[in-house]
Amino acid sequence: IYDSFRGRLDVEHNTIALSGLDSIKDKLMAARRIIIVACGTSWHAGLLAEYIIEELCRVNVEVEYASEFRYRNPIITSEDVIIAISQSGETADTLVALENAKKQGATIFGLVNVVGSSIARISDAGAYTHAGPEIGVASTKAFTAQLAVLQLFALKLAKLKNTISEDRYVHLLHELNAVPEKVQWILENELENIKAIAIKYRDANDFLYLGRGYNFPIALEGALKLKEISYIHAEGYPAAEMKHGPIALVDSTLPVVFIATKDSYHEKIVSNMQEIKARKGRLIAVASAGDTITLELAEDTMIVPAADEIIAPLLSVIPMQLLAYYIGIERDLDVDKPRNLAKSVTV
Ligand code: F1P
Repeated sequence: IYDSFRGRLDVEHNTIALSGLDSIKDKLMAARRIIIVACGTSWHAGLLAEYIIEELCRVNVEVEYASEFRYRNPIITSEDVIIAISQSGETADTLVALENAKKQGATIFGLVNVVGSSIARISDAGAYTHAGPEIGVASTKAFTAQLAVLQLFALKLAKLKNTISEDRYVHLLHELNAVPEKVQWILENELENIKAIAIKYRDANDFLYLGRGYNFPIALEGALKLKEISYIHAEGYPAAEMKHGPIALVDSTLPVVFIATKDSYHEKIVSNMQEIKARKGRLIAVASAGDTITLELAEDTMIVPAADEIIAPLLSVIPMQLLAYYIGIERDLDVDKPRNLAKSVTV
């Protein structure tokens, strides 16, 4: 059963409609673990889903690159539920990984954009993201739609498993409901600023993207978008891993983008920013509105409205996508058709 919508949120009655989840409810409630299988940008959505589902639902989640999962010999049982994430619904690595998992009895929940695609057809249940056709090859609005559905999925499952308090559940539903107007705020207020930052750094040879917790997958996605659209080498890293190697890269020529929205990791991320500043790295930050500490520390800042830390990645990824977009434009590249990339990777 595929939900004919991407899932619906009713804040008046504090309910979430996600019929694909309902149809495999018993399997999910009994699942020993959830395995998330995806590639590229969709994998980053899956990594964030791992953090959120484990936090809210207290169930073991693993995230696998389909391109590895399909070739190795993973242990899969009929007690596993697989969430397959794919914009195109045709990615060969993901499809073959699912065929293998299905033979071993796993239940598959598909999250795809293209209605009737191969991954939708092989799934036992699922939801469509309905993000519309991507005009460009690089996945952007598909990513935010995937995150929104995965957040609904986690909240609904947490409610069913009784692993979330009523207050937190209601709070998160309202936070999710407020996302569209907060995205609108970014688009109305930050475009010129992000464009100016793009002009300033367009000639850099390398970028580093850092984040902790829920913002770590956004650091990975920020780096991937820059690579895909502007052909600048970029690496995404957990900010706390810096000291284990990458800090050797930092000098006065390296732009370092911190996803530093206010969350329970904020104090730690501030000290990571200070470490970069002490080594003369060019500090660029995505910060929550009103965060004067980050504003003072960073050389350049992109502001997003404040939000609960579980919901905030839906906002902090927007400046990352826009920064990559404007740098690509400034470098005179075709941002809709990056070289060497295909919309559907079917081999
Ligand atoms: C996965 C993906 C995209 C990326 C590029 C190549 O596709 O890696 O994330 O932007 O287009 O394919 P999908 O399985 O989400 O369709």
